Amino acid sequence: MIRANCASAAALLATATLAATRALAGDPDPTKVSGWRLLNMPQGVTDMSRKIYDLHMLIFWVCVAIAVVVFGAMIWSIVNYRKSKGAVADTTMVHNTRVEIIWTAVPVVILVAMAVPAARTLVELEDTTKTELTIKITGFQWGWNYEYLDQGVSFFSRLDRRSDAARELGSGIDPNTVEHYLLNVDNPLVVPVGTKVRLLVTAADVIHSWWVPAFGVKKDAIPGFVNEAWFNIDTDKPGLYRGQCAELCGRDHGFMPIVVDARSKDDFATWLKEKATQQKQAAAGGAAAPAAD
Ligand SMILES: [Cu+2]
Repeated sequence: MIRANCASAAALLATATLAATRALAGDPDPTKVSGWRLLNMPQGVTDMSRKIYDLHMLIFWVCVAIAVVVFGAMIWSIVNYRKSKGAVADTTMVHNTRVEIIWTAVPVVILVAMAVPAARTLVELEDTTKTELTIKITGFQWGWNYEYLDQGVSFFSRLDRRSDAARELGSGIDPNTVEHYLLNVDNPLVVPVGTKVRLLVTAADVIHSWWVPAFGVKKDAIPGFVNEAWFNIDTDKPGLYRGQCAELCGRDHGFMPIVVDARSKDDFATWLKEKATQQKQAAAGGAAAPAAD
Protein backbone atom coordinates (compact mmCIF):
# COMPACT_ATOMS: atom_id res chain seq x y z
CA MET A 1 0.00 0.00 0.00
CA ILE A 2 2.76 2.38 1.06
CA ARG A 3 4.78 1.31 -1.97
CA ALA A 4 1.80 1.96 -4.26
CA ASN A 5 1.33 5.41 -2.74
CA CYS A 6 5.04 6.19 -3.16
CA ALA A 7 4.90 5.05 -6.78
CA SER A 8 1.88 7.21 -7.55
CA ALA A 9 3.46 10.18 -5.74
CA ALA A 10 6.66 9.66 -7.77
CA ALA A 11 4.62 9.49 -11.00
CA LEU A 12 2.81 12.69 -10.04
CA LEU A 13 6.11 14.41 -9.30
CA ALA A 14 7.65 13.25 -12.59
CA THR A 15 4.67 14.51 -14.58
CA ALA A 16 4.65 17.82 -12.73
CA THR A 17 8.41 18.29 -13.19
CA LEU A 18 8.26 17.55 -16.92
CA ALA A 19 5.29 19.86 -17.39
CA ALA A 20 6.93 22.63 -15.37
CA THR A 21 10.20 22.29 -17.32
CA ARG A 22 8.33 22.57 -20.59
CA ALA A 23 6.24 25.50 -19.45
CA LEU A 24 9.14 27.41 -17.95
CA ALA A 25 11.09 27.06 -21.18
CA GLY A 26 8.87 29.97 -22.10
CA ASP A 27 7.10 28.56 -25.10
CA PRO A 28 3.33 28.44 -24.85
CA ASP A 29 3.32 25.34 -27.03
CA PRO A 30 5.34 22.65 -25.21
CA THR A 31 5.69 20.57 -28.37
CA LYS A 32 7.95 23.25 -29.87
CA VAL A 33 10.46 23.06 -26.99
CA SER A 34 12.86 20.16 -27.17
CA GLY A 35 16.45 19.00 -26.94
CA TRP A 36 19.18 21.39 -25.88
CA ARG A 37 16.80 24.36 -25.75
CA LEU A 38 15.31 22.91 -22.58
CA LEU A 39 18.68 23.39 -20.84
CA ASN A 40 18.98 27.09 -21.66
CA MET A 41 16.89 30.02 -20.50
CA PRO A 42 14.13 31.14 -22.89
CA GLN A 43 14.58 34.10 -25.21
CA GLY A 44 11.08 35.25 -24.37
CA VAL A 45 8.62 37.52 -26.13
CA THR A 46 9.69 40.96 -24.93
CA ASP A 47 12.59 43.18 -25.93
CA MET A 48 13.81 43.11 -22.32
CA SER A 49 13.73 39.30 -22.07
CA ARG A 50 15.87 39.10 -25.22
CA LYS A 51 18.35 41.61 -23.76
CA ILE A 52 18.55 39.48 -20.60
CA TYR A 53 19.08 36.40 -22.79
CA ASP A 54 21.83 38.13 -24.81
CA LEU A 55 23.55 39.25 -21.60
CA HIS A 56 23.31 35.70 -20.25
CA MET A 57 24.87 34.29 -23.45
CA LEU A 58 27.64 36.93 -23.45
CA ILE A 59 28.62 36.13 -19.85
CA PHE A 60 28.30 32.41 -20.59
CA TRP A 61 30.82 32.58 -23.47
CA VAL A 62 33.21 34.72 -21.37
CA CYS A 63 33.04 31.96 -18.72
CA VAL A 64 33.62 29.28 -21.37
CA ALA A 65 36.69 31.16 -22.70
CA ILE A 66 38.12 31.53 -19.17
CA ALA A 67 37.47 27.84 -18.44
CA VAL A 68 39.22 26.79 -21.69
CA VAL A 69 42.30 28.93 -20.91
CA VAL A 70 42.55 27.96 -17.22
CA PHE A 71 41.83 24.23 -17.59
CA GLY A 72 43.92 24.10 -20.80
CA ALA A 73 46.94 25.57 -18.97
CA MET A 74 46.39 23.22 -16.02
CA ILE A 75 46.08 20.07 -18.12
CA TRP A 76 49.01 21.03 -20.36
CA SER A 77 51.20 21.68 -17.28
CA ILE A 78 50.18 18.46 -15.55
CA VAL A 79 50.89 16.36 -18.66
CA ASN A 80 54.15 17.99 -19.78
CA TYR A 81 55.74 18.74 -16.41
CA ARG A 82 55.00 15.59 -14.45
CA LYS A 83 57.48 14.07 -12.03
CA SER A 84 57.87 10.88 -14.09
CA LYS A 85 59.28 13.00 -16.92
CA GLY A 86 61.90 14.35 -14.54
CA ALA A 87 60.34 17.78 -14.05
CA VAL A 88 61.65 19.86 -11.14
CA ALA A 89 59.44 22.49 -9.47
CA ASP A 90 60.27 26.07 -10.53
CA THR A 91 60.48 28.10 -7.33
CA THR A 92 61.19 31.44 -9.05
CA MET A 93 57.42 31.93 -9.61
CA VAL A 94 56.74 32.04 -5.82
CA HIS A 95 56.08 35.66 -4.72
CA ASN A 96 56.99 36.87 -8.20
CA THR A 97 55.67 40.46 -8.20
CA ARG A 98 55.16 40.65 -11.97
CA VAL A 99 53.10 37.42 -12.05
CA GLU A 100 51.00 38.51 -9.06
CA ILE A 101 50.22 41.87 -10.68
CA ILE A 102 49.17 40.12 -13.91
CA TRP A 103 46.89 37.57 -12.26
CA THR A 104 45.23 40.28 -10.19
CA ALA A 105 44.83 42.79 -13.01
CA VAL A 106 43.45 40.36 -15.63
CA PRO A 107 40.41 39.22 -13.55
CA VAL A 108 39.72 42.85 -12.53
CA VAL A 109 39.63 43.91 -16.18
CA ILE A 110 37.37 40.95 -17.07
CA LEU A 111 34.97 41.70 -14.18
CA VAL A 112 34.74 45.41 -15.03
CA ALA A 113 34.17 44.56 -18.71
CA MET A 114 31.31 42.22 -17.70
CA ALA A 115 29.84 44.74 -15.23
CA VAL A 116 29.29 47.37 -17.94
CA PRO A 117 26.67 45.50 -20.04
CA ALA A 118 25.20 43.93 -16.87
CA ALA A 119 24.65 47.35 -15.24
CA ARG A 120 23.21 48.77 -18.47
CA THR A 121 20.61 45.96 -18.67
CA LEU A 122 19.82 46.24 -14.95
CA VAL A 123 19.17 49.99 -15.19
CA GLU A 124 16.80 49.43 -18.11
CA LEU A 125 15.09 46.59 -16.24
CA GLU A 126 14.32 48.90 -13.31
CA ASP A 127 12.99 51.75 -15.47
CA THR A 128 9.24 51.77 -14.78
CA THR A 129 8.61 55.19 -16.31
CA LYS A 130 6.29 55.82 -19.27
CA THR A 131 4.05 52.83 -18.54
CA GLU A 132 0.56 52.75 -20.03
CA LEU A 133 -1.22 50.29 -17.73
CA THR A 134 -0.73 49.50 -14.04
CA ILE A 135 -1.65 46.15 -12.51
CA LYS A 136 -1.30 45.40 -8.81
CA ILE A 137 -0.42 41.76 -8.11
CA THR A 138 -0.98 40.36 -4.64
CA GLY A 139 0.30 36.87 -3.86
CA PHE A 140 -1.46 34.85 -1.19
CA GLN A 141 -1.54 31.25 0.05
CA TRP A 142 -2.20 29.97 -2.62
CA GLY A 143 -2.99 32.07 -5.62
CA TRP A 144 -2.83 35.56 -7.05
CA ASN A 145 -5.05 38.62 -7.02
CA TYR A 146 -4.89 40.97 -10.00
CA GLU A 147 -6.11 44.55 -9.77
CA TYR A 148 -6.27 46.95 -12.74
CA LEU A 149 -5.77 50.05 -10.63
CA ASP A 150 -7.12 52.75 -12.94
CA GLN A 151 -10.07 50.72 -14.24
CA GLY A 152 -11.43 49.35 -10.95
CA VAL A 153 -11.25 45.74 -12.13
CA SER A 154 -9.93 43.00 -9.87
CA PHE A 155 -10.16 39.22 -9.64
CA PHE A 156 -8.53 36.16 -8.10
CA SER A 157 -6.53 33.62 -10.07
CA ARG A 158 -6.09 30.10 -8.66
CA LEU A 159 -5.12 26.61 -9.81
CA ASP A 160 -7.83 25.34 -12.15
CA ARG A 161 -10.39 22.95 -10.64
CA ARG A 162 -9.42 19.91 -12.76
CA SER A 163 -5.74 20.07 -11.73
CA ASP A 164 -6.76 20.72 -8.15
CA ALA A 165 -8.94 17.60 -8.10
CA ALA A 166 -6.35 15.40 -9.84
CA ARG A 167 -3.49 16.44 -7.52
CA GLU A 168 -5.16 14.91 -4.46
CA LEU A 169 -3.57 11.57 -3.53
CA GLY A 170 -6.06 8.80 -4.22
CA SER A 171 -8.22 11.08 -6.37
CA GLY A 172 -8.49 8.33 -8.98
CA ILE A 173 -7.87 10.91 -11.74
CA ASP A 174 -4.88 10.27 -13.98
CA PRO A 175 -2.93 13.58 -14.16
CA ASN A 176 -1.95 12.69 -17.74
CA THR A 177 -5.58 13.14 -18.73
CA VAL A 178 -5.64 16.72 -17.39
CA GLU A 179 -4.57 19.26 -19.98
CA HIS A 180 -1.81 21.59 -18.70
CA TYR A 181 -1.79 19.73 -15.40
CA LEU A 182 -0.82 22.10 -12.53
CA LEU A 183 -0.14 24.87 -15.06
CA ASN A 184 -3.66 26.18 -15.66
CA VAL A 185 -5.60 28.73 -13.64
CA ASP A 186 -9.29 29.58 -13.44
CA ASN A 187 -8.86 33.28 -14.36
CA PRO A 188 -5.73 34.20 -16.33
CA LEU A 189 -4.23 37.69 -16.16
CA VAL A 190 -5.28 39.46 -19.36
CA VAL A 191 -2.88 42.05 -20.81
CA PRO A 192 -2.47 43.91 -24.10
CA VAL A 193 0.52 43.33 -26.41
CA GLY A 194 2.64 46.30 -27.52
CA THR A 195 1.96 48.12 -24.25
CA LYS A 196 4.35 48.92 -21.42
CA VAL A 197 2.63 47.31 -18.44
CA ARG A 198 3.73 48.23 -14.93
CA LEU A 199 3.35 45.65 -12.18
CA LEU A 200 3.09 46.53 -8.50
CA VAL A 201 3.91 43.31 -6.71
CA THR A 202 3.08 42.60 -3.09
CA ALA A 203 1.78 39.77 -0.86
CA ALA A 204 -0.95 39.29 1.71
CA ASP A 205 0.64 36.67 3.97
CA VAL A 206 4.13 35.30 3.26
CA ILE A 207 6.74 36.01 0.58
CA HIS A 208 5.81 34.82 -2.92
CA SER A 209 7.43 35.63 -6.25
CA TRP A 210 5.70 36.39 -9.55
CA TRP A 211 7.69 34.69 -12.29
CA VAL A 212 6.92 34.55 -16.01
CA PRO A 213 10.13 33.52 -17.84
CA ALA A 214 8.82 34.54 -21.29
CA PHE A 215 8.60 38.17 -20.09
CA GLY A 216 11.92 38.17 -18.24
CA VAL A 217 10.02 39.08 -15.07
CA LYS A 218 10.63 37.54 -11.66
CA LYS A 219 9.70 39.80 -8.78
CA ASP A 220 9.39 38.99 -5.10
CA ALA A 221 5.98 39.65 -3.56
CA ILE A 222 6.69 40.72 0.03
CA PRO A 223 4.01 41.58 2.62
CA GLY A 224 4.18 45.28 3.50
CA PHE A 225 6.33 46.17 0.48
CA VAL A 226 5.43 47.09 -3.09
CA ASN A 227 7.96 45.99 -5.71
CA GLU A 228 7.84 47.28 -9.27
CA ALA A 229 8.40 45.45 -12.52
CA TRP A 230 7.33 45.93 -16.12
CA PHE A 231 7.03 44.17 -19.46
CA ASN A 232 6.09 45.04 -23.01
CA ILE A 233 5.07 42.03 -25.11
CA ASP A 234 5.89 42.08 -28.84
CA THR A 235 2.89 43.24 -30.87
CA ASP A 236 3.02 40.10 -33.02
CA LYS A 237 3.13 37.69 -30.09
CA PRO A 238 -0.31 37.45 -28.49
CA GLY A 239 -0.96 34.12 -26.75
CA LEU A 240 -0.87 32.30 -23.45
CA TYR A 241 2.25 32.54 -21.32
CA ARG A 242 2.84 30.55 -18.18
CA GLY A 243 4.76 30.98 -14.97
CA GLN A 244 4.99 29.87 -11.37
CA CYS A 245 5.41 31.25 -7.87
CA ALA A 246 9.20 31.24 -7.48
CA GLU A 247 9.45 31.62 -3.72
CA LEU A 248 9.07 28.63 -1.42
CA CYS A 249 5.94 29.95 0.27
CA GLY A 250 4.48 26.98 2.12
CA ARG A 251 2.59 23.72 1.67
CA ASP A 252 0.96 24.50 -1.67
CA HIS A 253 3.79 26.55 -3.18
CA GLY A 254 3.86 24.22 -6.18
CA PHE A 255 0.16 24.73 -6.82
CA MET A 256 -0.04 28.45 -7.59
CA PRO A 257 0.71 28.73 -11.31
CA ILE A 258 0.47 31.92 -13.35
CA VAL A 259 -1.20 32.21 -16.74
CA VAL A 260 -1.05 35.42 -18.77
CA ASP A 261 -3.39 35.86 -21.71
CA ALA A 262 -1.79 38.43 -24.03
CA ARG A 263 -4.32 39.95 -26.45
CA SER A 264 -4.30 42.64 -29.11
CA LYS A 265 -4.97 46.15 -27.83
CA ASP A 266 -8.52 46.16 -29.22
CA ASP A 267 -9.39 42.76 -27.76
CA PHE A 268 -7.96 43.80 -24.43
CA ALA A 269 -9.95 47.08 -24.38
CA THR A 270 -13.17 45.15 -25.11
CA TRP A 271 -12.40 42.58 -22.40
CA LEU A 272 -11.57 45.26 -19.83
CA LYS A 273 -14.77 47.19 -20.58
CA GLU A 274 -16.90 44.05 -20.25
CA LYS A 275 -15.17 43.02 -17.04
CA ALA A 276 -15.60 46.51 -15.52
CA THR A 277 -19.32 46.53 -16.40
CA GLN A 278 -19.76 42.99 -15.01
CA GLN A 279 -18.05 43.87 -11.74
CA LYS A 280 -19.98 47.13 -11.40
CA GLN A 281 -23.26 45.27 -11.90
CA ALA A 282 -22.24 42.56 -9.44
CA ALA A 283 -21.31 45.21 -6.86
CA ALA A 284 -24.61 47.07 -7.44
CA GLY A 285 -26.53 43.77 -7.15
CA GLY A 286 -24.72 42.92 -3.92
CA ALA A 287 -25.47 46.35 -2.48
CA ALA A 288 -29.08 46.25 -3.62
CA ALA A 289 -29.84 42.80 -2.19
CA PRO A 290 -29.75 43.72 1.54
CA ALA A 291 -31.79 46.87 0.82
CA ALA A 292 -34.50 44.73 -0.87
CA ASP A 293 -34.67 42.52 2.25
CU1 LIG B 1 3.88 31.44 -3.46
